Amino acid sequence: LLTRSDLWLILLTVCACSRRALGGYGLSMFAAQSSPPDPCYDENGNPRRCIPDFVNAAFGKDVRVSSTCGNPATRYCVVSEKDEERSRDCHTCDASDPKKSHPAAYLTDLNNPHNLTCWRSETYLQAPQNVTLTLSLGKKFEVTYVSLQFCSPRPESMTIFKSMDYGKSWMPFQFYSTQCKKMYNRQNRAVITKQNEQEAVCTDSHTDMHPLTGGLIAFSTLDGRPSAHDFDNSPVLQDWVTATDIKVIFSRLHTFGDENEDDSELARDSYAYAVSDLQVGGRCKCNGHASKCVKDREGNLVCECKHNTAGPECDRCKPFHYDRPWQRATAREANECVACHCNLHARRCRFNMELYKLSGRRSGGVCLNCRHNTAGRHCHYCKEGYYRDMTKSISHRRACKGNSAHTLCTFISIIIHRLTRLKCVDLIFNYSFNSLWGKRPCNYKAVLSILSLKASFC
Ligand SMILES: [Ca+2]
Repeated sequence: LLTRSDLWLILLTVCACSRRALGGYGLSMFAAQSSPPDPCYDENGNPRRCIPDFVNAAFGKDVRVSSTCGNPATRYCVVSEKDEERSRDCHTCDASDPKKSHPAAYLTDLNNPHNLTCWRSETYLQAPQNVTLTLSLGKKFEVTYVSLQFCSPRPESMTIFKSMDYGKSWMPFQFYSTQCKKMYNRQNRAVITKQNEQEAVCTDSHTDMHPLTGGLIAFSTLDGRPSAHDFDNSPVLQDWVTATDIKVIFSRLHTFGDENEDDSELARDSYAYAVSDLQVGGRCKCNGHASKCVKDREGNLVCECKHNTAGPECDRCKPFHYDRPWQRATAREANECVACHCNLHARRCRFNMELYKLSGRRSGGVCLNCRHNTAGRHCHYCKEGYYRDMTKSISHRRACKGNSAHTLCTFISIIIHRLTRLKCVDLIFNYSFNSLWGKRPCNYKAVLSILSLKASFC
């Protein structure tokens, strides 16, 4: 036999099901008609891994450089070779003249191969001849490559560094030198194994003086690293490619082999670094939980987090979604954050690892400050001194009744018992009863309201 609460439950389930069906239908209609589908969810609304577009994160950004020519105006000479004949073509670098200036902004402007714009350092930089380019990406990116296109010959030695903490600390990404051991105390072209995947390597490739202009240095962050093909499951490499800032240090330039024999001013004015384009290829880091990065109210670049995640890199679960630990999304699993199950009686919860393990790694959320007289991990039973109203579902705010209601219930029961004794039981067929004041019509309205009181309190 079905009780009244069973019937209610069936009715509620039917309502919820039909509503969900309608909602689903409405949603897909909307998606088909207007906004493009959210890449973070599939056509059935299930979460899936999503990543921001691949971009040149350096484009249009300011690069801080330690040396730029033209203040005051100076001469610089460009070396060219024809049939083993070396010639020098000299120009003026003048920061105050837009036609003759070579500012740092030229490192990250639009790279037009037909009209190259070059940043130039001062000439004849004294030892250690260090020039530094520092670029802040504004947030964490997963960097695929760092490339530099030169207007001057490529440096004889240089290093690419990265920071993961907005420039507080730096670690090397890659060394380039014709003499790795002497310059950086590193083995030339060391092999990377699974044990040292987060180690910067030194190479003598890309260090040749030729070409005298237009040479490229391109560092691919994952190239030659064994776990690159299994990037999803390699926290080491995920960490390795993460950067908030990039710094390039030019340590030594080529001097055309003429530093000893040709110490003329003409030769000196040829010694400088010049770069037409600095690129940092990669994606805004959102751990698979956002498909784009946007500016927040303070103007900072942040991920537009989905899958119930939060934080600048969607690197944590949003409040009340602590039923399982935060995880990065993989190609197979969205690993979305899941809301705590608190039956609508709590607004806060915390994660408990022990309970999570006990549940077979399914649920670890513990509700905090259960309201409406409920208690328990999921606010799923009535707290002491309260009893469960079985006519209401546990998520109902009046699912648990207090002592005051209990007293009232007892009181109402007594009244009804008295009325029964006074033979005012049958509301329909018996219109009169013997009261203390003699025979009177039964006030069935009063009886009805007492019965409804009983229904709501008992
Ligand atoms: Ca340029």
